[in-house]
Amino acid sequence: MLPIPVEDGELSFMIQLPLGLSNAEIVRQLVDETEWKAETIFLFGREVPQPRLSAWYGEKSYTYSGRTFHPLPFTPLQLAIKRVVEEVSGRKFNSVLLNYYRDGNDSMGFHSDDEPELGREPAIASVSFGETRTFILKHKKLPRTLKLDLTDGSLLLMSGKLQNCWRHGINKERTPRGPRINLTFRLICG
Ligand SMILES: O=C(O)CCC(=O)C(=O)O
Ligand SMILES: [Mn+2]
Repeated sequence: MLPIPVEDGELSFMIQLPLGLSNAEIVRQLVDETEWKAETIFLFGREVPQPRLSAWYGEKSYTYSGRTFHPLPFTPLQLAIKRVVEEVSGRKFNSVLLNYYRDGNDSMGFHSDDEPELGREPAIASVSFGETRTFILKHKKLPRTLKLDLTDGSLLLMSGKLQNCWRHGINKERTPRGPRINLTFRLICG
């Protein structure tokens, strides 16, 4: 993996994971096989659908916004991707959040993956397939913004203090975009 120099945290990148299938075949399988859900969020006191589809898979339940979720078991394709991600990153994972950005109108608001069950300095492995989208990181205290193009088949590993010191998100795009699927592999402790 190639380290990306960053203050207050660690980032490393691999442009193409060595997987046995083409990226296009993986997108097709993930679109078809995943039990996608349109989760809702509260925005200014109103319940609205999240601007993307998502799904949790893995071995551990997790608590998020005061609710406990029970994931579906890993699929063979997710396990195959996880094995390669673990080999390349040298880290272990037991759950995955999948996000499906159907077009340029789908997005992810700025947040940190800092839930207590991820531990103090979590390693999060983010794998992208399909359309390239810009991953934006904003430092919580310093006037620093970092933009990374997450291309088809790539792996971005976030670790160290990254979740403590930075927020990240994916903005909507004004011009038409094709579908993109992102998998964030996580290690849920306890
Ligand atoms: O789609 C992405 O690249 C970001 C996903 C993300 O931040 C998350 O799942 O927590
Ligand atoms: Mn995140």
